[in-house]
This record gives sequence, C-alpha cells and structure tokens, in this order.
Amino acid sequence: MKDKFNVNSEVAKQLEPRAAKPLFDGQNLPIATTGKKIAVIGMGYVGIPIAVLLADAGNIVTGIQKKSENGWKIEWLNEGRCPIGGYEPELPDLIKKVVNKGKFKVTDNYSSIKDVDFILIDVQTPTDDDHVPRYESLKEACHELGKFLHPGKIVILESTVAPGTTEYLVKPILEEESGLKAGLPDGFGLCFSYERVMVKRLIHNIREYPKIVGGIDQESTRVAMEMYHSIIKGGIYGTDLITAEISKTVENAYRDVQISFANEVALLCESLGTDFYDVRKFVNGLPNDPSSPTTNPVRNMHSPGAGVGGHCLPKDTWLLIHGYNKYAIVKNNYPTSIMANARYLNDWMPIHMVDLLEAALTECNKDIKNSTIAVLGYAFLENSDDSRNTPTVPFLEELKKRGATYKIHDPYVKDSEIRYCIERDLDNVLHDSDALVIMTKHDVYNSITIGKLQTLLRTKIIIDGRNLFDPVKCISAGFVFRGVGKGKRVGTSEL
Ligand code: SAJ
Repeated sequence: MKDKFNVNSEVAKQLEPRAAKPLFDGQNLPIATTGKKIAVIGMGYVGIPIAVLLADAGNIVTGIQKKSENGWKIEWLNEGRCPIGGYEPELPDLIKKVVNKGKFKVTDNYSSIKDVDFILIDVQTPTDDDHVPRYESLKEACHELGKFLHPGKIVILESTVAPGTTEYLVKPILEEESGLKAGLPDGFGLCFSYERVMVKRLIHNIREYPKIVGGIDQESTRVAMEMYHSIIKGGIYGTDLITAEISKTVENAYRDVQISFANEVALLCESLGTDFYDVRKFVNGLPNDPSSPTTNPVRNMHSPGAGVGGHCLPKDTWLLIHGYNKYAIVKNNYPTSIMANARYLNDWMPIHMVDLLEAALTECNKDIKNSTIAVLGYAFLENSDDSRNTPTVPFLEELKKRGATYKIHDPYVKDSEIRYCIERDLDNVLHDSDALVIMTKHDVYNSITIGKLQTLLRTKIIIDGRNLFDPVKCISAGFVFRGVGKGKRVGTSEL
C-alpha cells in the first residue's frame, strides 16, 4: 500500500491540520460591518467593481494600480470615468458616484496600506505556454503590501491561483516582509475568496452570487465574511484556504470538461453521419425521477464549437493541476487526467476547423494553398469585444501554415490591441473569398443570407463552427457545407 502513494513529505510536514469546518452555512450570516478602510490592489475586471461596491456600502476604499507608461487608468478612475469597455450595467455610474463622494480614489503608492483594515489582491495570474502559472504580479503585490502590514490587518487574495498558493507562496512573502506571523489576533489575517465576475455582468455577479471565504484561521474567515456581507446578497460561506482555492479552479475545469465532452460527441456525430444537435436534444430530454432527482440527474450536454477561449477556462484547469503537482500531500498514480485531456481536445478544435475547410476545398478541387478565406469572428465570445485566448488565433496560424490567406471580420474587436487586421465591412471580407468560416456567433451574422453568399463568395463553401447555418438550406443552394457536429449525411437526401 505504501508504495502506491509518494507522500510529499516536504509539504506534509508544514501542514498542521486546519479547521476546515464551514463557519457559516450562508444562512446565519455574521453581522455586516462597514466604515472600514479597504485597499484593493489591481484595478481590472474584478478590482474595480468590488472596490466601488465596497465604497458605495460606506467603506473608504483606495485602489492601488501599477502606473503604466501614461498612467491613464489611474487618471480616468480619479476623474470618475470607467476604463472598462463594453456594456457593464451600473458600473460607470457607481464609479462617478463614489469618486464624487470622496469614498474611492486610486494611487500607485502602496504606503496608503498602513492606514487600512483590509487589503484585497485582484491582480492577474495567467499561465504560460507550458501551463505554468506566472505569479510575477502577485509576488510584487505581496512584497510591496507586506511592508505595511500590522497586527490585525486582513489580507484577502481574490485572484484565481493554483490550490496551495495562498499557504505556500503568499503567506511566506507576507511574513518575511512584515516580520509578523499569519493568524489573528497577534499577526495578520489571511484569506482566499474567489471572484465569479463575468463580462457584461460584473456588478451583478459580485452582488448576487454566493461568496466563498477560505481563511487561514476561523477569526480571519469570520472578519472577512462580515466585511463582504455589506455588499453581497447571494449568501456567504466560510471554509479553509485549500477548499476555497480548489473550488474556484474546479468551477471552471468542470465547465471545460463539459464543453470538451460535447466536442468529442460532435466529432463522433460527424464521423458517424448525424447531427450533434439531434443527439443532444434526445439526451438532454431525459427527465429526472421527480421522486428522487439526485439519483437520476438530468443530462446537460453543452455546445461543441470552434474552440474554447477567454481568461478563465483555458487557464484554470492548468492552475488546478499545477497545485496538485506542486503541493499534493499524497499522490495517486491514476492513469490519465480527464481535465488535461479535455484541455487538449478543446485546444485542438480550431485545427479541426482547418481540417473541415481543407476537406471542403478538396471537394471543390481547390487547394488550400493560396486560397483566400473569410474568417468571421475574432472575439472569444459572441457579442463581446473580448479576445483573450481566442480560438481564432490558432485557427489563423494553422491557415498560414497550410499556405492560405485570410480576411478577418469582427463587429467589436479593436485591432489596435492585437497583431491581426480586423475589418468591419462584412461584404468586403466575403467578396471573392473561397470559403466562409464562422468562428464566433455574433448576432450580426444571423442576417447573412444564402443569396448574399452566392453573390459575394468566389467558391461556395461554408464552414460552420458555431451552428449558425441550416445545412439543408446551404447544400440545396449548391454550397459545400461542413460544420462542427454536422455529419456528412446531414442536409442530404441520404437522411
Ligand atoms: N463555449 C463552448 N461551448 C459551450 C460554452 C462555451 O464552446 O457550451 C466556449 C465559448 O465559445 C468561449 C469559451 O467556451 O470561447 C468560454 O465561454 P464561457 O461562456 O465559459 O465564458 P467565460 O470564459 O467568460 O466564463 C466565465 C466563467 N466565470 C468565471 O470564471 C467567474 C465561467 O465559470 C462561467 O460559467 C461563464 O463565465 C458564464 O457562464 O458566463
């Protein structure tokens, strides 16, 4: 039995058992405290909305933001202007309100931390091409804020990290810089409490979604929950550090695996000659047993597609696996990781799109080399200008590798921030192209008619990565059609 596990003795030694019992079950909440002084480090998608909500609830909040070359973000925020683009309900008005009331200001100077009660860390924690987390911003924030820690202050890490990071990376830096020990009341409080923000509903999610607070000790957890209770209506749950860190990364790893399951079923449907969406309709239609729903849960197959992008799903699985590899106390020698394989399959889908395209061009006796492709959608998500980790990039790189040229259309993404040229004129992108490829399902593409495509495209090929078109209509209008999840027989009389 012993040799089945290789105990990570290094870590096991340090890890005294922590009280992991939930403090509050989201019902008997602690009292809400306000009138606190709070610093929020990192003025981004998470830091800005949480800072203004806390300021609006009666706290005095200082945003700390690294000064970029022209420091525009600090200036904008101190003028009461919102630096986040796109439609974000309530956010611009809230920023203006709390700045005008003197409840919120932003600086690049960490010394303001010496007067605050709470310090929230909301800096970026990306992973690199080898799926290893890049903690430069996090380490810098910890080294800087650690200098101003005094007994009784509470540090709360909100950025998504590999499980074990708060205990084994953040805590040692804070203790070294402050000369204090983590833990109340003699030292500083330390918590991990993850964010669940989503573009277009930043304020809503912070206010309405349940908040999980993991503390290094029960007092840290309790005090942090009381502070959050002034803004969060969706229930607050206390636990320990590692449980909170694992919960956050699992939340997104779970979704990534669900999407990859849909992608694999879609590939099977393509190969076996049927329509994924017919299969999903039947599978998801399984009713659960109303007398005991949990024993027979409904199915909830997700949508297959041209790939998985964004700032969450592509990295959170790797953070979870990194935490296991680095901090696991006991390892299980299981044969393979479903989550890692799900990531590889989702990352392969843009390549599959090029395979579908090449097959269609061959059917039209065209070589992909020197073909011109109309690529619709650069953003990673429909009706958004967010292009972080977009699947369209690996798709374009593979096109280039196979000798094709392309024109890219996207209604929202600004090409000043990326290394590709984005066109806004759809007809111009379609004109004289050898295929139309749907990478992102922006609503504006719903108005594309078969007639327009017949007029503009040089070769009548449609490659549908997001279930936008009806294959029957395309094929009967003389197009060669391929789609993710659309088997060869779909749309022909062979059905
Ligand atoms: N995607 C699919 N099939 C699906 C769903 C999504 O291929 O069925 C693709 C999308 O096209 C996109 C990528 O996955 O490229 C990510 O889409 P997403 O809807 O997960 O959007 P995100 O990346 O903004 O995910 C965030 C996450 N929220 C947080 O981390 C706080 C995620 O946990 C939420 O479930 C998601 O928002 C949401 O539901 O909006």
